[in-house]
Amino acid sequence: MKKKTRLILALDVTTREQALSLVEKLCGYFDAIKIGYPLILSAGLGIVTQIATTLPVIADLKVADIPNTNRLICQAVLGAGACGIIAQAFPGKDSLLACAKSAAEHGADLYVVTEMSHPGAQLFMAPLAEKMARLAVEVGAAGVVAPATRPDRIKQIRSIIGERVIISPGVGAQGGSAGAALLAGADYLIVGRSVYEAEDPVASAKKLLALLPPA
Ligand code: OMP
Repeated sequence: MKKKTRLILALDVTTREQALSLVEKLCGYFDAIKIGYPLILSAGLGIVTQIATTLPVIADLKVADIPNTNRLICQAVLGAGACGIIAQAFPGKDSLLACAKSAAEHGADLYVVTEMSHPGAQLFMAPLAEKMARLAVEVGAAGVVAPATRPDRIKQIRSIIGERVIISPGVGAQGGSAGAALLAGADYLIVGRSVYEAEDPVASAKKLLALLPPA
């Protein structure tokens, strides 16, 4: 994924038509499209292949299973054309290594979730986020997912992962500030509802871009 706008669209819509129409309108404002369960379960895996012809696709399947199942999940979605995959760290090193291996075989990037952006993540994830970030480094992940809703945590995670990429959700609908997340060390912002649910998604994307601090 080439860094141009520093924005990743979280395309959590549930019909193929809506998804393709948004990608057509918004492709100039985003560096990648993140597709997860809502769209893949509604439209089928073929939607990954279709959208990947326009922009890089990151598959947000938050892979979190035993190594063999992780491998099968990664192979399916990376084989369909995604160039990145998001996995959870908590199942452990062997599970994450299975994702890393699969990503390497496909020339794709693995992103590991550290601490999630919603309030509930404070219960179990926050106390372990630094360990998860270290595990991401150990398995050779391309990057991590860290919360735009808590820029101080992005800073902390950055100090652990060095030059690896931070993709950061939580801007807009979840209350996080785009500028604060980038200044704290995020490389890319993941943005969903505040753009695709806006009356004018293009205007909303343009407005967000205009607010970003210089790269
Ligand atoms: P909006 O809240 O609509 O901007 O969407 C955020 C997107 O990022 C959704 O697709 C979430 O599933 C995803 N996400 C989070 O919101 N928080 C996280 O901690 C991790 C993710 C993610 O892995 O992408």
